[in-house]
Amino acid sequence: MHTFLLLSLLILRNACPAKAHGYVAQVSIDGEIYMGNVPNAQPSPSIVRQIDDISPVKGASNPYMNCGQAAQFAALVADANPGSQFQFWWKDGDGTNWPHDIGPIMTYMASCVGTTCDKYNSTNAEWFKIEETGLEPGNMTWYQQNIMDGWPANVTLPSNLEPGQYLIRHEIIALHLATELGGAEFYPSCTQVNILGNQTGTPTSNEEVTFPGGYSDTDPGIYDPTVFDTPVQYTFPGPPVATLVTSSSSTSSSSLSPYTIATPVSSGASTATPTATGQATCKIQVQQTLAVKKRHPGTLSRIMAVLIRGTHG
Ligand SMILES: *[C@@H]1O[C@H](CO)[C@@H](O)[C@H](O)[C@H]1NC(C)=O
Ligand SMILES: *[C@@H]1O[C@H](CO)[C@@H](O)[C@H](O)[C@H]1NC(C)=O
Ligand SMILES: *[C@@H]1O[C@H](CO)[C@@H](O)[C@H](O)[C@H]1NC(C)=O
Ligand SMILES: *[C@@H]1O[C@H](CO)[C@@H](O)[C@H](O)[C@H]1NC(C)=O
Ligand SMILES: [Cu+2]
Repeated sequence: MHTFLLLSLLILRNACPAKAHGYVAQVSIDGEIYMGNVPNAQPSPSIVRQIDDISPVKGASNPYMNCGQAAQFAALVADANPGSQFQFWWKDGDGTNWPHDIGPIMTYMASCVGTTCDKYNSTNAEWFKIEETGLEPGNMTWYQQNIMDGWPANVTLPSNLEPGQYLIRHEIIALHLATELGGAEFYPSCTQVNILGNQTGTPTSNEEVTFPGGYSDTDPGIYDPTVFDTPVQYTFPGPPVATLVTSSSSTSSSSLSPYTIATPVSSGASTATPTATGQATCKIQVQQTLAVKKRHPGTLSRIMAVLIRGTHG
């Protein structure tokens, strides 16, 4: 019996997202799909800057706050229009669902000043926020839960943003450990786009931040001792969402060196539904183990407590 019990616990540990974290596996623009690259894999040409680690960026002053863990330039730039609908498909490292459900989703953009985005080093980029998504109505659950359930994050580009080359910094912050200072997990990701049209909206300098620089570890939305007190009261970190005031001096599109425009892999509804999930497997294993628990209440709950505490990424 004890062997069986131990085996169940080992299965539980493997099936659940033990060191679970993630990356942007896919981006769609107005329904057209572009693939990201698995961290550290041999990269295919993409519009998403590849990172080298699915683990979170820790600490608001970490240089990887910019575009994620050791992010590399991506080879391609995709065209987009003002008001284009973006979807960001976050996955765990093994292709199963994103493992976290507590914390905000935020999107920033920065102009690729002086060059095209496939060659732009964003270390000193001026980022402005275009949207922030936090709690569902009632403040009991977070929209991030939908990503854990297999759905993409949805972002609408501003309708009046000046055309040109931009990085889109899509970020999830996981707050399940944020009751301790430094516990927040940051997941930034950068996608390279060229915005068409002839709009004239630009951010003002007080709406712009650098990364690192935009957040502090002590910000209320990052170090959050009450994050589990429902209904949750939440304050987003970073600057306010930019209003993009219309400027009179529209910058003429200067001649930029050639770059490669991305072609989507496919379009259509095939990915519009959540994909199969490691979470489901995990839940089944938990149920099996809980069934064992009924037969071995004492020992198991003690071991379970240790395991659960120890495994949460
Ligand atoms: C950008 O510049 C920083 C600072 O010089 C450097 O550490 C980083 O590797 C560069 N990024 C890329 C993608 O080349
Ligand atoms: C994005 O939109 C889809 C379709 O409406 C929705 O099911 C999903 O929950 C949304 N994503 C998030 C993160 O709320
Ligand atoms: C640019 O603006 C003019 C009006 O100023 C409008 O007629 C035209 O359709 C716009 N072009 C694009 C590509 O949005
Ligand atoms: C939800 O959170 C917001 C922002 O913290 C707050 O203004 C609002 O009162 C909260 N609503 C409830 C029902 O707690
Ligand atoms: Cu994690």
